Amino acid sequence: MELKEFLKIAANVKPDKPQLERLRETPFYAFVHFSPNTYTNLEWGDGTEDPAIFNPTELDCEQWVKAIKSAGMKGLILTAKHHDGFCLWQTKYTEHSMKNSPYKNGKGDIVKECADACKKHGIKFGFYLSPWDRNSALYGTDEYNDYYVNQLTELLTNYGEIFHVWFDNACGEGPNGKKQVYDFDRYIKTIRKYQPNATFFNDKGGMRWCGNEAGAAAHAQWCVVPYELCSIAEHKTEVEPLMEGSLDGIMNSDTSLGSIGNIMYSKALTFCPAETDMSIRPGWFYHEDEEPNSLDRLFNTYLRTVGGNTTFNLNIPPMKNGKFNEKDIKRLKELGDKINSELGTNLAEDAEITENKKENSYQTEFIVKLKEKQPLKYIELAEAIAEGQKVESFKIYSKNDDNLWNFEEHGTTIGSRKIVALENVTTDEIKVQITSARDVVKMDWVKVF
Ligand code: FUL
Repeated sequence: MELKEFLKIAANVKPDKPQLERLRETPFYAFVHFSPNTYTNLEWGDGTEDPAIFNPTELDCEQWVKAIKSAGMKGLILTAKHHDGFCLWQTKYTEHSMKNSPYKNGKGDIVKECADACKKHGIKFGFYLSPWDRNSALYGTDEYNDYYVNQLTELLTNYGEIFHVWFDNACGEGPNGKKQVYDFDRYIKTIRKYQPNATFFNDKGGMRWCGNEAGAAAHAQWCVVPYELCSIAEHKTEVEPLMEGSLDGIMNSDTSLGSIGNIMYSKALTFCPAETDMSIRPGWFYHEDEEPNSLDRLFNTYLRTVGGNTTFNLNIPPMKNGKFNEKDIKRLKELGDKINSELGTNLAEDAEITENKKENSYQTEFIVKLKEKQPLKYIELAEAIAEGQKVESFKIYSKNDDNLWNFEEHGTTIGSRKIVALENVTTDEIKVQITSARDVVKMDWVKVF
């Protein structure tokens, strides 16, 4: 197969409906890590913790939801079960759960309280159900997969609409020293059966890990990646590898994933966007001696993630009493205010946008003529991602007072959303030049802030 044909196929691999919804409508959501670790000051419990220590006497899920809403987030994912195996809901399948917590005399259901608070405030709800379970005696046996699916089913069927299910790929030893072979195919089928609109996070399909927990962006962020590295994803094309060789040594969390340099070894391609996960504080769980990250760090991460063709899953850990810390609440509000003030008003709303296509080429350019000359801080570009991802590289220019184009910035991929920060630009005309692409480029929008 010719490179041109191969790239055209890659450029037309499309998202499924939940992936498209996630990228476009819910790219920014919250993680909430809450478990016995909150009380033992650990990051990973070993499953021997006494459920009696888990007692959030002032639990206030509405406080969480209002806080994340003030940051502009649209969804919340609660750790229904972390690696310690303790369940935050009234599960039928283990005693290592709220049943043995003093909270509400063993009748508490934090998954329900959280799902209800989300519903009340128009926030989507999802959960993290750790496959690695350091408490379950079944872990390491076939029965454990039944146990896991039973718990998954409880969470998928009793708490209303679920937008995102977070699988952790961590696979350590259980209480009997054995490791588990996770039956992800079965887990995914269970999600599809009960919540067909949900996305799921897993290195091997759905939404994949960006490769770090520091909010660092990839050089080029592709949604179309080798199927062989995402074995539980939907197999979307069959292509002949362009090159002899193998994908050995290429990881699904590599920052070059999806580049021509690695898809050319692939026999099939799939659509699997990256999710960036990071915590507002150094730990995933609450530790008294830690402080929230600076507003600058969080805002810049937002620009690089939501504005870098990934989703952004930002964790906020509740304290022992079951509330968010006031410092985190303040930081979330500052973040929401900053996002609104910097990216809230599209200055190109009434602008004239024209496209000049080059003949016999995928190169093209978009000219944005603003009503008046003004200072500009950002450009937001969005490909018609429902139809696939095409742009390999672009450049941005501004018109200067001598009617000449000043080069401002260059970039690689665009995808669902690319936010480019500009420095000292005052102009009434911007040019976005697509310098290379895999197929004919179609943009959903060009916005200017
Ligand atoms: C990791 C886990 O081991 C951490 O504890 C945390 O939950 C993070 C989001 O994922 O794999």
